[in-house]
Amino acid sequence: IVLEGELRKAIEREEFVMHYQPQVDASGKPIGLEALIRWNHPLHGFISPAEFIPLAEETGLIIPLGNWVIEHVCGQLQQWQPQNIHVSLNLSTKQLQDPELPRTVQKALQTCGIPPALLELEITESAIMRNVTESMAILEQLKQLGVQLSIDDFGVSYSSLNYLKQFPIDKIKIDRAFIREIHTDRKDYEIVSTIIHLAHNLNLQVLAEGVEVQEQYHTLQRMDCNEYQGYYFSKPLPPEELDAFLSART
Ligand code: G
Ligand code: G
Ligand code: MN
Ligand code: NA
Repeated sequence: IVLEGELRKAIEREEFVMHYQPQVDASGKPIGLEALIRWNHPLHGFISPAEFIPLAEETGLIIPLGNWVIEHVCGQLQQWQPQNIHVSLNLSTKQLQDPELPRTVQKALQTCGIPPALLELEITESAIMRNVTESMAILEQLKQLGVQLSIDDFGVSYSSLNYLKQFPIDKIKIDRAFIREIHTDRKDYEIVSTIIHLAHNLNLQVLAEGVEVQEQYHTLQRMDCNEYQGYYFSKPLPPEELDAFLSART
Protein backbone atom coordinates (compact mmCIF):
# COMPACT_ATOMS: atom_id res chain seq x y z
CA ILE A 1 0.00 0.00 0.00
CA VAL A 2 1.29 3.40 -1.11
CA LEU A 3 1.21 6.36 1.26
CA GLU A 4 0.70 9.98 0.30
CA GLY A 5 3.96 11.22 1.88
CA GLU A 6 5.92 8.54 0.07
CA LEU A 7 4.34 9.45 -3.26
CA ARG A 8 5.01 13.15 -2.67
CA LYS A 9 8.71 12.42 -2.04
CA ALA A 10 8.90 10.17 -5.09
CA ILE A 11 7.62 13.04 -7.25
CA GLU A 12 10.24 15.41 -5.79
CA ARG A 13 12.95 12.82 -6.39
CA GLU A 14 11.63 11.99 -9.87
CA GLU A 15 11.56 8.25 -9.18
CA PHE A 16 9.37 7.61 -12.24
CA VAL A 17 10.09 6.25 -15.68
CA MET A 18 7.93 5.91 -18.76
CA HIS A 19 7.57 2.71 -20.71
CA TYR A 20 6.22 2.80 -24.25
CA GLN A 21 3.92 0.28 -25.92
CA PRO A 22 4.11 0.11 -29.72
CA GLN A 23 1.05 0.62 -31.90
CA VAL A 24 1.08 -0.74 -35.46
CA ASP A 25 -0.95 -0.19 -38.64
CA ALA A 26 -2.74 -2.84 -40.70
CA SER A 27 0.56 -3.86 -42.32
CA GLY A 28 2.26 -4.33 -38.94
CA LYS A 29 4.43 -1.22 -39.27
CA PRO A 30 4.97 0.70 -35.99
CA ILE A 31 3.28 4.09 -36.20
CA GLY A 32 2.78 5.09 -32.58
CA LEU A 33 3.62 4.49 -28.94
CA GLU A 34 1.56 4.77 -25.76
CA ALA A 35 3.49 6.19 -22.80
CA LEU A 36 2.77 4.32 -19.55
CA ILE A 37 4.22 5.42 -16.24
CA ARG A 38 6.07 3.18 -13.78
CA TRP A 39 7.38 4.07 -10.33
CA ASN A 40 10.95 2.85 -10.02
CA HIS A 41 10.91 2.48 -6.24
CA PRO A 42 14.38 2.33 -4.61
CA LEU A 43 13.32 -0.65 -2.43
CA HIS A 44 10.38 -2.32 -4.17
CA GLY A 45 11.38 -1.98 -7.82
CA PHE A 46 8.80 -1.17 -10.50
CA ILE A 47 5.36 -0.30 -9.14
CA SER A 48 2.36 -0.33 -11.52
CA PRO A 49 0.35 2.87 -12.02
CA ALA A 50 -2.73 0.92 -10.92
CA GLU A 51 -1.16 1.08 -7.43
CA PHE A 52 -0.51 4.83 -7.24
CA ILE A 53 -2.55 6.73 -9.87
CA PRO A 54 -5.77 6.43 -7.79
CA LEU A 55 -3.96 7.91 -4.74
CA ALA A 56 -2.39 10.62 -6.91
CA GLU A 57 -5.92 11.47 -8.13
CA GLU A 58 -7.40 11.60 -4.62
CA THR A 59 -4.61 13.78 -3.22
CA GLY A 60 -4.21 16.13 -6.20
CA LEU A 61 -0.62 14.93 -6.66
CA ILE A 62 -1.69 13.84 -10.15
CA ILE A 63 -1.20 17.46 -11.28
CA PRO A 64 2.57 17.69 -10.59
CA LEU A 65 2.99 14.02 -11.56
CA GLY A 66 0.96 14.50 -14.76
CA ASN A 67 2.97 17.62 -15.61
CA TRP A 68 6.18 15.61 -15.22
CA VAL A 69 4.74 13.00 -17.62
CA ILE A 70 3.85 15.66 -20.21
CA GLU A 71 7.32 17.25 -20.10
CA HIS A 72 9.14 13.93 -20.02
CA VAL A 73 7.18 12.40 -22.91
CA CYS A 74 7.68 15.52 -25.07
CA GLY A 75 11.42 15.31 -24.42
CA GLN A 76 11.43 11.66 -25.44
CA LEU A 77 9.27 12.35 -28.50
CA GLN A 78 12.02 14.66 -29.78
CA GLN A 79 14.27 11.59 -30.07
CA TRP A 80 11.77 9.61 -32.18
CA GLN A 81 10.60 12.55 -34.28
CA PRO A 82 12.75 11.56 -37.29
CA GLN A 83 10.81 8.26 -37.49
CA ASN A 84 7.50 10.18 -37.56
CA ILE A 85 6.13 8.07 -34.71
CA HIS A 86 3.28 9.59 -32.66
CA VAL A 87 3.29 9.22 -28.89
CA SER A 88 0.18 9.19 -26.71
CA LEU A 89 -0.11 9.81 -22.98
CA ASN A 90 -2.94 9.23 -20.54
CA LEU A 91 -4.72 12.15 -18.90
CA SER A 92 -6.61 11.63 -15.66
CA THR A 93 -9.95 13.17 -14.67
CA LYS A 94 -8.34 15.82 -12.44
CA GLN A 95 -5.94 16.90 -15.18
CA LEU A 96 -8.89 17.46 -17.50
CA GLN A 97 -10.27 19.88 -14.91
CA ASP A 98 -6.97 21.79 -14.58
CA PRO A 99 -7.31 25.16 -16.37
CA GLU A 100 -3.49 25.28 -16.62
CA LEU A 101 -3.34 22.06 -18.67
CA PRO A 102 -3.37 23.67 -22.15
CA ARG A 103 -0.55 26.07 -21.14
CA THR A 104 1.49 23.19 -19.71
CA VAL A 105 1.13 21.19 -22.93
CA GLN A 106 1.88 24.22 -25.08
CA LYS A 107 5.06 25.01 -23.13
CA ALA A 108 6.27 21.40 -23.29
CA LEU A 109 5.73 21.32 -27.08
CA GLN A 110 7.53 24.63 -27.54
CA THR A 111 10.48 23.65 -25.36
CA CYS A 112 11.04 20.45 -27.34
CA GLY A 113 10.18 21.93 -30.74
CA ILE A 114 8.13 18.93 -31.83
CA PRO A 115 5.19 19.08 -34.26
CA PRO A 116 2.06 19.13 -32.06
CA ALA A 117 0.32 16.54 -34.24
CA LEU A 118 2.83 13.91 -33.04
CA LEU A 119 1.51 14.22 -29.50
CA GLU A 120 -1.74 12.42 -28.66
CA LEU A 121 -3.68 12.84 -25.44
CA GLU A 122 -5.87 9.96 -24.22
CA ILE A 123 -8.99 10.80 -22.25
CA THR A 124 -11.55 8.37 -20.86
CA GLU A 125 -15.26 8.79 -21.39
CA SER A 126 -15.81 8.99 -17.64
CA ALA A 127 -13.28 11.87 -17.33
CA ILE A 128 -15.20 13.82 -19.98
CA MET A 129 -18.58 13.03 -18.45
CA ARG A 130 -17.39 14.13 -15.01
CA ASN A 131 -17.83 17.73 -16.07
CA VAL A 132 -18.92 18.11 -19.67
CA THR A 133 -18.78 21.92 -19.92
CA GLU A 134 -15.39 22.24 -18.27
CA SER A 135 -13.78 19.40 -20.23
CA MET A 136 -15.24 20.72 -23.49
CA ALA A 137 -13.51 24.08 -22.93
CA ILE A 138 -10.18 22.46 -22.09
CA LEU A 139 -10.36 19.98 -24.98
CA GLU A 140 -11.10 22.83 -27.41
CA GLN A 141 -7.99 24.67 -26.19
CA LEU A 142 -5.88 21.52 -26.45
CA LYS A 143 -7.19 20.87 -29.97
CA GLN A 144 -6.21 24.41 -30.98
CA LEU A 145 -2.61 23.59 -30.07
CA GLY A 146 -2.71 20.97 -32.84
CA VAL A 147 -2.40 17.85 -30.68
CA GLN A 148 -4.44 14.69 -31.37
CA LEU A 149 -7.18 13.69 -28.94
CA SER A 150 -8.36 10.14 -28.40
CA ILE A 151 -10.99 8.43 -26.28
CA ASP A 152 -9.39 5.67 -24.17
CA ASP A 153 -11.23 2.50 -23.03
CA PHE A 154 -14.04 3.26 -25.48
CA GLY A 155 -17.29 1.45 -24.79
CA VAL A 156 -16.90 0.30 -21.20
CA SER A 157 -18.07 3.12 -18.99
CA TYR A 158 -21.00 5.44 -18.71
CA SER A 159 -20.95 7.45 -21.89
CA SER A 160 -23.03 9.33 -24.34
CA LEU A 161 -22.53 9.00 -28.08
CA ASN A 162 -23.47 12.65 -28.12
CA TYR A 163 -19.96 13.71 -27.17
CA LEU A 164 -18.54 12.11 -30.34
CA LYS A 165 -20.42 14.84 -32.16
CA GLN A 166 -19.72 17.69 -29.72
CA PHE A 167 -16.08 17.15 -28.80
CA PRO A 168 -13.01 17.68 -31.01
CA ILE A 169 -11.97 14.01 -30.93
CA ASP A 170 -9.67 12.42 -33.53
CA LYS A 171 -9.54 8.76 -32.51
CA ILE A 172 -11.24 6.16 -30.37
CA LYS A 173 -9.39 3.32 -28.66
CA ILE A 174 -11.73 0.32 -28.36
CA ASP A 175 -11.39 -1.24 -24.92
CA ARG A 176 -9.73 -4.62 -24.79
CA ALA A 177 -12.85 -6.13 -23.18
CA PHE A 178 -14.45 -6.10 -26.68
CA ILE A 179 -11.33 -7.43 -28.41
CA ARG A 180 -10.67 -10.46 -26.18
CA GLU A 181 -13.27 -12.72 -27.83
CA ILE A 182 -13.75 -10.86 -31.09
CA HIS A 183 -12.63 -13.91 -33.09
CA THR A 184 -14.95 -16.34 -31.26
CA ASP A 185 -17.95 -14.36 -30.00
CA ARG A 186 -20.47 -13.14 -32.56
CA LYS A 187 -21.79 -10.35 -30.34
CA ASP A 188 -18.35 -8.88 -29.70
CA TYR A 189 -17.67 -9.17 -33.41
CA GLU A 190 -20.81 -7.21 -34.26
CA ILE A 191 -20.21 -4.58 -31.57
CA VAL A 192 -16.66 -3.88 -32.73
CA SER A 193 -17.62 -3.94 -36.40
CA THR A 194 -20.38 -1.43 -35.71
CA ILE A 195 -18.11 0.83 -33.60
CA ILE A 196 -15.57 0.91 -36.46
CA HIS A 197 -18.26 1.81 -39.02
CA LEU A 198 -19.67 4.49 -36.75
CA ALA A 199 -16.22 5.97 -36.12
CA HIS A 200 -15.27 6.00 -39.79
CA ASN A 201 -18.56 7.61 -40.75
CA LEU A 202 -17.74 10.35 -38.24
CA ASN A 203 -14.20 10.70 -39.67
CA LEU A 204 -12.58 9.24 -36.57
CA GLN A 205 -9.62 6.87 -36.52
CA VAL A 206 -9.96 3.61 -34.60
CA LEU A 207 -7.38 1.72 -32.53
CA ALA A 208 -8.01 -1.74 -31.08
CA GLU A 209 -6.52 -2.31 -27.61
CA GLY A 210 -5.42 -5.60 -26.10
CA VAL A 211 -4.69 -7.52 -29.31
CA GLU A 212 -3.06 -10.69 -27.99
CA VAL A 213 -3.39 -13.30 -30.73
CA GLN A 214 -3.14 -13.39 -34.51
CA GLU A 215 -6.83 -14.32 -34.99
CA GLN A 216 -7.87 -11.09 -33.27
CA TYR A 217 -5.50 -9.08 -35.46
CA HIS A 218 -6.77 -10.72 -38.67
CA THR A 219 -10.41 -10.21 -37.71
CA LEU A 220 -9.74 -6.52 -37.00
CA GLN A 221 -7.77 -6.09 -40.24
CA ARG A 222 -10.81 -7.32 -42.18
CA MET A 223 -12.91 -4.71 -40.34
CA ASP A 224 -10.57 -2.00 -41.60
CA CYS A 225 -9.37 -1.01 -38.13
CA ASN A 226 -6.68 1.68 -38.40
CA GLU A 227 -4.31 0.96 -35.51
CA TYR A 228 -3.54 -2.03 -33.27
CA GLN A 229 -1.94 -2.34 -29.83
CA GLY A 230 -1.38 -5.28 -27.53
CA TYR A 231 0.90 -8.05 -26.36
CA TYR A 232 0.69 -9.75 -29.78
CA PHE A 233 2.93 -6.95 -31.09
CA SER A 234 4.79 -5.93 -27.94
CA LYS A 235 4.39 -5.27 -24.25
CA PRO A 236 5.28 -1.77 -23.01
CA LEU A 237 9.07 -1.37 -23.27
CA PRO A 238 11.68 0.94 -21.73
CA PRO A 239 12.90 3.52 -24.28
CA GLU A 240 16.29 1.86 -24.71
CA GLU A 241 14.62 -1.37 -25.92
CA LEU A 242 12.36 0.49 -28.32
CA ASP A 243 15.04 1.54 -30.73
CA ALA A 244 15.72 -2.15 -31.45
CA PHE A 245 11.99 -2.87 -31.86
CA LEU A 246 11.47 0.09 -34.19
CA SER A 247 14.48 -0.60 -36.39
CA ALA A 248 13.69 -4.33 -36.64
CA ARG A 249 10.20 -3.49 -37.89
CA THR A 250 10.86 -0.58 -40.26
O1 G B 1 0.56 0.11 -17.76
P1 G B 1 -0.55 -0.44 -16.93
O2 G B 1 -1.38 -1.52 -17.46
O3 G B 1 0.00 -0.91 -15.63
O4 G B 1 -1.51 0.81 -16.61
C1 G B 1 -2.52 0.72 -15.67
C2 G B 1 -3.39 1.95 -15.74
O5 G B 1 -2.63 3.13 -15.43
C3 G B 1 -4.03 2.18 -17.10
O6 G B 1 -5.39 2.50 -16.89
C4 G B 1 -3.31 3.38 -17.64
O7 G B 1 -4.14 4.18 -18.46
C5 G B 1 -2.92 4.13 -16.38
N1 G B 1 -1.74 4.95 -16.64
C6 G B 1 -0.54 4.54 -17.10
N2 G B 1 0.31 5.58 -17.23
C7 G B 1 -0.38 6.68 -16.87
C8 G B 1 -0.06 8.08 -16.78
O8 G B 1 1.04 8.52 -17.13
N3 G B 1 -1.04 8.91 -16.34
C9 G B 1 -2.28 8.47 -15.98
N4 G B 1 -3.18 9.37 -15.55
N5 G B 1 -2.62 7.17 -16.04
C10 G B 1 -1.68 6.29 -16.49
O1 G C 1 -6.30 2.07 -19.53
P1 G C 1 -5.27 1.95 -20.59
O2 G C 1 -5.82 1.49 -21.88
O3 G C 1 -4.41 3.19 -20.75
O4 G C 1 -4.29 0.80 -20.09
C1 G C 1 -3.27 0.32 -20.89
C2 G C 1 -2.70 -0.88 -20.20
O5 G C 1 -3.13 -2.11 -20.78
C3 G C 1 -1.20 -0.88 -20.33
O6 G C 1 -0.67 -0.45 -19.16
C4 G C 1 -0.78 -2.29 -20.59
O7 G C 1 0.03 -2.83 -19.54
C5 G C 1 -2.09 -3.05 -20.66
N1 G C 1 -2.05 -3.86 -21.87
C6 G C 1 -1.45 -3.53 -23.03
N2 G C 1 -1.60 -4.49 -23.97
C7 G C 1 -2.31 -5.46 -23.37
C8 G C 1 -2.80 -6.73 -23.83
O8 G C 1 -2.62 -7.15 -24.96
N3 G C 1 -3.51 -7.45 -22.94
C9 G C 1 -3.76 -7.03 -21.67
N4 G C 1 -4.46 -7.82 -20.87
N5 G C 1 -3.32 -5.84 -21.21
C10 G C 1 -2.61 -5.06 -22.05
MN1 MN D 1 -4.44 4.41 -22.46
NA1 NA E 1 -7.45 1.66 -22.55
